[in-house]
Amino acid sequence: MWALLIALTLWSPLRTEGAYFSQFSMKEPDHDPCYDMAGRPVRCVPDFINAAFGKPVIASNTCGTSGPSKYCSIREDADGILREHCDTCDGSVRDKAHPASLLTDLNNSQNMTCWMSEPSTDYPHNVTLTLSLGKKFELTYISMQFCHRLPDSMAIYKSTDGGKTWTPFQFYSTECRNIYGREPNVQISKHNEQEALCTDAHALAPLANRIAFATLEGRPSSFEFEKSPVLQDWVTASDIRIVFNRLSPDQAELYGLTNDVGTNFTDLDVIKQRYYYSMGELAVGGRCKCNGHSSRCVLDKMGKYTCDSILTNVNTFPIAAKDQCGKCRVIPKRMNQKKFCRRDYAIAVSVLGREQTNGWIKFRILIEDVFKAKSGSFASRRGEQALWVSYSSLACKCPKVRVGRKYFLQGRDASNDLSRPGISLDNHSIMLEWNEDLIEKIDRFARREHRGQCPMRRKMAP
Ligand SMILES: [Ca+2]
Repeated sequence: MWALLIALTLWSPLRTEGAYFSQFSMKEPDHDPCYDMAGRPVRCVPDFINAAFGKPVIASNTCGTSGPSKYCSIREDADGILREHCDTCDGSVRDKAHPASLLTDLNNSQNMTCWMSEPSTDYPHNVTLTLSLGKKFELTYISMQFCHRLPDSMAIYKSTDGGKTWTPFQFYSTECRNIYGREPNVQISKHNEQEALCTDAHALAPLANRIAFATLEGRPSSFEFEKSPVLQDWVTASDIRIVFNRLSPDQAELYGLTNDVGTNFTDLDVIKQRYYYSMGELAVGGRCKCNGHSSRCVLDKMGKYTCDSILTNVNTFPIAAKDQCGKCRVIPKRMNQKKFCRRDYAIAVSVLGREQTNGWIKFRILIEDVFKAKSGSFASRRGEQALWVSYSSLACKCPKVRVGRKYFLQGRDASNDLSRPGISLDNHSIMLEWNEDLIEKIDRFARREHRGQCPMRRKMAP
């Protein structure tokens, strides 16, 4: 188990391959690891997850919140030449807004959604991001993928008391001594394992777009982590705060320029458009801290994240015998035009979380795309929604629903059951694991339906 952790500690903070993160999907185990095959409780730890996924981040500053603002960035064009491109940030226009919620949304490397601060020539320019994880986690890394340039000086803090007090976790700066009063690149010994370091390593790879802080890297006791209360304490956090202090050292030059050469304000405005912080993904890898008695964390009735003590009881979760399940119509072998036409909605959703209620599992889902839906129905709006699946369906893995995965979902608008507001799965529903090849098919089906080319209904529909 800790081989994984050790592998992470050896990982360089500047590598950027996305595959690294995809291996830690938010998968759920096939059987409960807190119980052995005979149902006896055994020591267990929760799955390794991205604890930041879907959680709100509070930004002290976001562009376009008090009117549109212009920003520019340098990008490589199709001809391989770097050019400056400018655009507008406007919080009131969906496609032009860059809110902090885009830091923890589903990460798509082809189409990165980014939070962005208001362009500013302030120096230093302090902007804070605060993320509450909802409970204590043991953190292995904090990874930040940037959309624009990497910040020159940045501090990471952690809290273990829900954000009341903060402890330094890590500093990044090309001037550790000047900005943070710390010696750069200090070696950690057994005597100061709980100390935040300052490094300039991020500045050595200016073209990298990710900074990742591995919490145990360089700390000698990480190889016997389970025997080190000091390091167990060090990696424990309930909240994370990132403070950007300076985007680049040449902001000082910028200031000098206005004083000595007398650049006028028009020029300063143009320069300003290049000075902002922009991050596309804030990921926090860790395990929900359950002291060995639970295998995962869930939202309780009060909406608080807790170690799950109900789901880990193997007897409360039905495991169906294969012959009790029958054919699973929810997962069809093929999608076709008829199936598409005969359902009221067609949406793409990602699953954010799950909780257990009486006889049903309630999944928190994010509706990412609506291909068809009746206006006013639960499926008609993008955003968060509840998806209800009965125990017996899940016991038959019909469908198999995993937190962190994306699905294509179709169904009929059932009569409104007030006890289960949202979307309920029934035997008319279709739920398929998402893959990009589906888009073409869905588009084709939707176009044909739009043109009135749905297959005729027989009188005795099956
Ligand atoms: Ca994003």
